[in-house]
Amino acid sequence: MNILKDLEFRGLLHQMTDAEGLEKLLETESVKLYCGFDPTGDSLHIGHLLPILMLKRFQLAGHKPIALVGGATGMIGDPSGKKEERVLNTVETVKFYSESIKNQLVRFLDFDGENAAVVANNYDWTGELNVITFLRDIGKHFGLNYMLAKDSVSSRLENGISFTEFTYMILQSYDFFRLYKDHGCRLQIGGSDQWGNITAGLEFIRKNEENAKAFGLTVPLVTKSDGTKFGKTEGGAVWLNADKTTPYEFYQFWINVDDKDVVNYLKIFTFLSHEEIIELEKQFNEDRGQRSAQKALASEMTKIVHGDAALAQALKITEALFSGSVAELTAEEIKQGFKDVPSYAAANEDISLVDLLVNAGIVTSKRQAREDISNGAVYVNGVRLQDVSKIITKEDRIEGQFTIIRRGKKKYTLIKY
Ligand code: 545
Repeated sequence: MNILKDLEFRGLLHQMTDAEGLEKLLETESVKLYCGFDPTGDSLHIGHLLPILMLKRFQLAGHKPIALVGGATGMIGDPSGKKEERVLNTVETVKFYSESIKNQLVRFLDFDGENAAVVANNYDWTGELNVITFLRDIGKHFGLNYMLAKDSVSSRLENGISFTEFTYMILQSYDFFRLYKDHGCRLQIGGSDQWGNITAGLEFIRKNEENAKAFGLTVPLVTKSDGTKFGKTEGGAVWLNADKTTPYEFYQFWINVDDKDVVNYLKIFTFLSHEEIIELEKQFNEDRGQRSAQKALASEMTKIVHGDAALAQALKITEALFSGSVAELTAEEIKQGFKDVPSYAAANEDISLVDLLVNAGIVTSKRQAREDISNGAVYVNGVRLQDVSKIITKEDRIEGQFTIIRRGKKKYTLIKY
């Protein structure tokens, strides 16, 4: 199927310059396209996922993606969508972030074969630009009125914007021009906040290259039916880096997607076919209680971002926490699954279960502890213990590191040694 038709079905098209021309080009050629990512942090989060997956979608359709790391632009700061001037990061920090962002981006694309992806860094051409060249050869093509009319600038005039951020669009425009000229890149994609920068680049190319034909396309902002911001949880952003958001937490994020949003997310985030999505929607509507659509979404997304092994682990942890049979978990899996559970650092010695419950703050008194134990409300590593004289020893530690105490139906405490 024609890629633009696929994107349209999925609701992934926000704005486009010359849709017809682009459709024709995509049908006749393997097109080079790019999307830029500024190293403003050490990790991407799910707010960046749509454009990354878009690069992948184009690649799967036979086109050639360029993932651009903004080693230069990351030192300046894009004012698009920002209410305030950014604080500049140090050169070392930007370099460090550039490496991390690059390492994350490469996991999503295929770097072999006929339409292999490419990684580029705009520091390679902008780092060496001198100020006279910048002002004479590049800056001359940007009218002040044109720049002032861009949203990213006009929305900041009242609160203030530095010359540094004001010039940002020129750098991004120059990137598009260089990628067009040096690599034959014909299309820039990005989130809807990037429309102004993308069209500025198209203008710049048009003025500098005769008969130039380049295109821009943006993806919509991901919305939530309840009006709150997508991608934020109580714990903050949902990161693509497994050290910051574990695959289990990542899986849980998608499992918890609202019924009203889930089919939309299956369309925009997964690579499932239209038929598969329509079938899933049907099944889901027959019995929403099963959360079959959320399960499919969570599995697909965890697989795309973290791989098959991490998905298997996330499923194992989810199942163990649901059924209570936590003894089968490895220490590594416990770390993931119990990240947000209250924990208690115990001394490296034997202790009675009664004392442990009191010391860890699970109960308020020894009497309460004995009562709970004899009533069968206390589980150690998933096993109900009703012996009030039980001593917790090394034998009760999983891989020597953890004992999992559960009181009642769901209240877990992680004992760490
Ligand atoms: C730089 C040079 C170019 C082309 C693009 C750029 C970057 C662009 C920008 N993009 C955003 C970004 O966020 C930080 C990511 C890493 C922590 O600022 N000027 O770099 C986001 N982008 C992806 C989407 C976006 C955008 O990376 O376009 O809309 C978020 O979904 O905000 O030559």
